[in-house]
Amino acid sequence: MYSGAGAATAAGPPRRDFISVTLGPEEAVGVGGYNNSKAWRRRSCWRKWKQLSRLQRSVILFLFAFLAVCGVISYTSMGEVWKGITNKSLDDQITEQEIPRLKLANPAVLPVPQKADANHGDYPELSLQKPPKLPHVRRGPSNLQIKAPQRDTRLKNRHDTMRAVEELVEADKVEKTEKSIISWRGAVIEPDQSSEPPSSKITEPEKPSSVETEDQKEPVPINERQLAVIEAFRHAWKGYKDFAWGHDELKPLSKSYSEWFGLGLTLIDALDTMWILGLKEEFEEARKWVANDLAFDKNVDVNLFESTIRILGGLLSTYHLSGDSLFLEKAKDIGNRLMPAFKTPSKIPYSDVNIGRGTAHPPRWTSDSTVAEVTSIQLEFRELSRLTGDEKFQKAVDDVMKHVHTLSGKNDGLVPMFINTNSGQFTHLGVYTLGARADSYYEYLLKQWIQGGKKENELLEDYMRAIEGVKKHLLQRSGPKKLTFVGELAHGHFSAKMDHLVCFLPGTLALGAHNGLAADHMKLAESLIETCYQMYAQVETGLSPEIVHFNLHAQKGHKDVEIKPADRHNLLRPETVESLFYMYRFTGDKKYQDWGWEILQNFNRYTRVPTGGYTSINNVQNPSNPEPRDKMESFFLGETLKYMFLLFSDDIDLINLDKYVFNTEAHPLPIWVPA
Ligand code: DMJ
Repeated sequence: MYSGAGAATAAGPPRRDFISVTLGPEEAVGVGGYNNSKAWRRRSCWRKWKQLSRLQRSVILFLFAFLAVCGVISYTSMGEVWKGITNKSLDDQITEQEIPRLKLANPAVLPVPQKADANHGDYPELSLQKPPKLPHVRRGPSNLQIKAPQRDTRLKNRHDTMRAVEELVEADKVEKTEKSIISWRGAVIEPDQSSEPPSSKITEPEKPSSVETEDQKEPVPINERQLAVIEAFRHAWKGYKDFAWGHDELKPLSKSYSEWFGLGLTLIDALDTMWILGLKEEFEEARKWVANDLAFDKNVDVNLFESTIRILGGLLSTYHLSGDSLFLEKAKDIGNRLMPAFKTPSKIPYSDVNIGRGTAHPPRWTSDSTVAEVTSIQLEFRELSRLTGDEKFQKAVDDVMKHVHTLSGKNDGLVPMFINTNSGQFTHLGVYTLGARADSYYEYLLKQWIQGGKKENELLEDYMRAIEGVKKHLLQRSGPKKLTFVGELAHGHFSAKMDHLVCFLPGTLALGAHNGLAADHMKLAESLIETCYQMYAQVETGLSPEIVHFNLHAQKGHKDVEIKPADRHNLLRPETVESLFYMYRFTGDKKYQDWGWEILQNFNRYTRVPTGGYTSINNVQNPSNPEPRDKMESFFLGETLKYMFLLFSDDIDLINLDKYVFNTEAHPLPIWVPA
């Protein structure tokens, strides 16, 4: 009696399939003529209905009623399913790139982000809970960070939807930033894409310290004096770029260059200064040179100490500041090439290494090395070990320190200037100075102790003993102004001679005091920095000579500072400015900035070469002719101008001294366990 059939007439337009209830065979579609008028259909149905028995009518009515009830029920639940399907298919079309646009267009009508839902089985907790980690930017205190929704959450209202989209947009932005930009202190560069995986011997490298940087604060605006430093740097850089690009040192008067190692010394020494000063373009140009032109496989003898503090130190600190692995790769390369220096009978390294051939040797005339040189390479090699996971670097330099710690021949902690690479013993005993050949031994005792988290007691012991030795044997006061200075001791005879190099000492003493060492170290630092300033202020050009002799007699009208003809040159050295920086950081006393400002102006007055660059001078006592030497040392950019810039800054986070320790060439390296 009932049959279901789907049919389309041959002649008529195609019709959709449908389900019909056929009540009798004679009226079936296609039998007899085709009369499909509405009136005919209504009349015919009614006649048929009347012909049915009461029971048949009841059954049919019951069936209709039943179907109607089922229809209503299934409509309600299917509506939900359908709604879900519709939303899902819409959402499938939304790409990540479109999210921001959609958000701007009309965030309120965005569908629930079910794409991720579908992929992960649940709501995309990972992407919301853990936005990609930025190297330098924290996204606020943890209590303000994005919280994960409940695992089974479907966003139920508009507010939730909007928030989810905003979070995704934010995460998207963060991810893009991470991929394309590394920013630190205003300088922005593209990260290196070409880093090689570490060699099999090397465990996974430590991250650069910039990655650990805490909440990024608003940068403190640069002041006028800092701008003057930037201008000076640019002027120096112009000379180097125009006449000495890729070479070791600029000769600004002859508009040429000199080579020492042939490794672009000035460029490498200046890298982190450019980063700190925010000189993005200059930095990127120099980076390109490092990437394309810096090669260490050269048949050239380099001085172990100088190449460690300037090249290895410069590359490591630039790696830390920029996060760019290019610099770490180069640091590993030079570090490995310097290692043959330690192959000596005593393990006290030779002074010179041929980095291409892998051979090392002492100077031609002796088998001695300089004490300051073999004990001022530790910060760099220790850091290289930490970064590479290869302990050989640290072991080599730690062995030197341990050995020197046990040596006899010291005088109340003061060390002689030479050490023999065969016997491992001090030589030329009896001469003690804080100047050339011994200076940075003292500096590195303290700084290694700080670098290693203040745990290595032998280093601290040696440092404290040495400062006592300085007080006992080398401190004196001048006659006229009672300036405290550090003289020298030669076979029991005191000499009132003080190298400009000794002016690192007030800064180091202040750093020690800041790290909890004796308070009288700070007092001594204050006295000594005054003396170092007077070494500039009492001279005709306002620039210090290389060496001064202090006047021990209190004659009226006489100066404290006396200068011998052979000592009246100035090499643009950094030590006084370096100490001024520490003193200002730790005391906040503006006089230190003012003193530094005077010095900068005098560098500009007497050493600046109009066509670009600055030059060492031969005579600080002759303002009308300071006798330019035609050489700009790499440390003028690596150290002097960097410390100037930091001195004029009021931002203690611009190389925070509780997080970084400067090597002796002013390259900041991270403190392993920051205070
Ligand atoms: C730099 O190379 C270093 O500061 C080193 O410790 C001493 N000499 C020069 C700067 O004067």
